[in-house]
Amino acid sequence: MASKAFPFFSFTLLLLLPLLFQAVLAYSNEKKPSPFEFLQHLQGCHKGEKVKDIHKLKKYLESFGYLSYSKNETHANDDDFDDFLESAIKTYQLNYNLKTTGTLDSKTVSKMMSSRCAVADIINGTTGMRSGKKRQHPAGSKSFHTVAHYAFFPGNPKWPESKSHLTYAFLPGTRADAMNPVARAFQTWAANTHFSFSRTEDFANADITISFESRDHADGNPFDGPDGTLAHAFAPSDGRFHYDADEQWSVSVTPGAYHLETIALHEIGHLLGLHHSSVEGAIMYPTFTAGESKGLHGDDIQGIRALYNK
Ligand code: TQI
Ligand code: CA
Ligand code: ZN
Ligand code: ZN
Repeated sequence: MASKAFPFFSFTLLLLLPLLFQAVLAYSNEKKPSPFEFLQHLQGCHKGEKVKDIHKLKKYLESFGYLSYSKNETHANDDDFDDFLESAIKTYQLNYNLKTTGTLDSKTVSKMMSSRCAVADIINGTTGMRSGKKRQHPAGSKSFHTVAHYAFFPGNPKWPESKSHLTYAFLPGTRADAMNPVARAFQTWAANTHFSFSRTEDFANADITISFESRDHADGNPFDGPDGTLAHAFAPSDGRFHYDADEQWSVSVTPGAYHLETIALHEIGHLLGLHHSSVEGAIMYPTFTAGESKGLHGDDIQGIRALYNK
């Protein structure tokens, strides 16, 4: 009986062996740890929910510059899907040309799980500029397949759909030599986006106003005298654009002076809704050297296209 059964068992075993082998292989592949595996379990999550490991998602988005709970440690570490998280996910989705659902849908999860460049998408503020040094990507980061690029303000503020033509005005007292450089910067943005611009004298009703301000000028963002901050502009649809009056400004590229037109290109980017980019050639890259000029980059134009779905 046993001798009769043996060939049968050994035969089936032989047949099953490759299958067994495959199963083991599949199992070992599955075990390959992905640091972002928690994302899979979070798929489908949306605002108002409280789900285990949401805090890991917050950490993930914080590490890439989409989220900052710096003032609120409690919410940084809890599992609440709050307004900030929803806004951060929307920004992420806009940056990667995904539908801006604000929920952790399957497409967003797979994008997040795919390995990526270790450089933050959103580089904060002007630190790179104050130090006068250029920010370096980590060695070898070029070999990652995902490229970090343009970014938006938290909540993706933008000009309404109906407002593709914007008017701008210089506030009384603006130095006359700044007007042409600013006009050229607007033309450059107009030539490369769906926006058009025209100058108006009616500064009280203009969409955008430009002025030179010094030190404390009552907008909550005092300038700092020579060097440091050069200019600033508010996110849509505020429209204020201030140059620091205490800087050396120049119409043409001049050693030791800041190029009015280049700085205007950057600040108009902010006015239209762009935050800083991690692409070095982009006008929205947060480093700029005195005595140089710079133009728009594909990344800047893509950023506006993505924000306005154009
Ligand atoms: N002014 C900062 C800027 O426009 C102010 C700022 C910091 C800011 N963080 C912001 C404005 C976030 C909007 C949103 O970036 S700056 C550059 C740089 C400055 C810097 O004076 O430091 C340029 C002005 F860094 F890109 F070169 C213009 Cl081009
Ligand atoms: Ca300054
Ligand atoms: Zn100001
Ligand atoms: Zn900036």
